[in-house]
Amino acid sequence: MRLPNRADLWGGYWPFQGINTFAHLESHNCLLEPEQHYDIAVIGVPFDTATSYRPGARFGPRAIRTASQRQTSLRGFNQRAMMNPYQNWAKIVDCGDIPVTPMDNELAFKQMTMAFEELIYRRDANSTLAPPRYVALGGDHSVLLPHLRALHSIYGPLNVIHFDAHLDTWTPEGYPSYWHSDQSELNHGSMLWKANQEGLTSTHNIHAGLRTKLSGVEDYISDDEQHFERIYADDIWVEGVKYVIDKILDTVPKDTPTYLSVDIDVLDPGFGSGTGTQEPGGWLPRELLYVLRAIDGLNIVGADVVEVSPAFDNAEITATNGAQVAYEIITSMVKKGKTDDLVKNNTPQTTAKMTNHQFINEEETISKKGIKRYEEI
Ligand SMILES: [Mn+2]
Repeated sequence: MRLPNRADLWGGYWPFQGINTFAHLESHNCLLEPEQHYDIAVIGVPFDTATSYRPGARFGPRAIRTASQRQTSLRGFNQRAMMNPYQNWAKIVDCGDIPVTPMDNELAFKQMTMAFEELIYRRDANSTLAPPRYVALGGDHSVLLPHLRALHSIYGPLNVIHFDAHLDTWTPEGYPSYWHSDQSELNHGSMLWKANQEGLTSTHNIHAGLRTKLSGVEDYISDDEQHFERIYADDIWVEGVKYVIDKILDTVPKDTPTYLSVDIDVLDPGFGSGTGTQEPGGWLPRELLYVLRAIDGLNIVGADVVEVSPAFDNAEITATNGAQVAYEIITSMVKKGKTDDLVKNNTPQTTAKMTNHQFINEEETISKKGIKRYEEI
């Protein structure tokens, strides 16, 4: 019998031990390590200064990582999908967080857009064409916008499947203030409107779980103009879960680039109090998880789980649901396989775009203020 080595003795953590990376995945600061290759990654976006009500989602990535600790590759078999996403073809890592400023939203959006471009212009470990896919952990919901901008430059317009109590297609004028600036248009209830304005979204988008109070029916008219179908929170028990699934699958064309966004406030406050703008009468976690599994044939090229705000959470319930949603989305991405056939813009084009971002003095990028200096040409 051989003697035990160090790994035998000290390499095995119980789920509640070790540093909290998502699901105990291998972790890298991917923005600092361009040589890292992977197929799917979790990336934290700790930003919440576009929040219109209760702030605090900047702590969402930490809370979701902590709540994900019972996920391990050893016992990661997803019984709903009959596969273990962590022991399959895809290399999955935790990319850490995007360091976003909480002081200046204009700068924050520049940072997030650059970071997502930097991450998405890479090629995944199993492809020379397709970029890695990211499940972004918010952060407030506005972090969707930089993610969509970067994905759009690779895939063209994306279908958006939007699980949320709220529309998030509101025009910035709908907010109760006389005051306006370009920056005030970027809030966590207008980012889908902004995405539509920028041509990032396709004509095949859908909300699910809606029950927000409205300015009036004009909100739906505007939503229609932005090419969104709507599934209301009550539909899942009045019409049934099959109606919900069929409506999503009838709206979103299979095998086209699709973005999946889960605002945790789609859940009832009983299961998701840890969020900024809770709305009574929401979905059960089992309903959301069932619907997510039922649409896993769609081609999800990017996703987020946003608006987890742990200061309002009880007993990690919201964060645990957020971690489970991320696990289900990762499972769907692995199950669907590679996305090479969806890449519209070829590699030279995206490489050309990358060269627009020139770091000054590659070896000496740290300025006196301790930030990376950056120049757009
Ligand atoms: Mn939202």
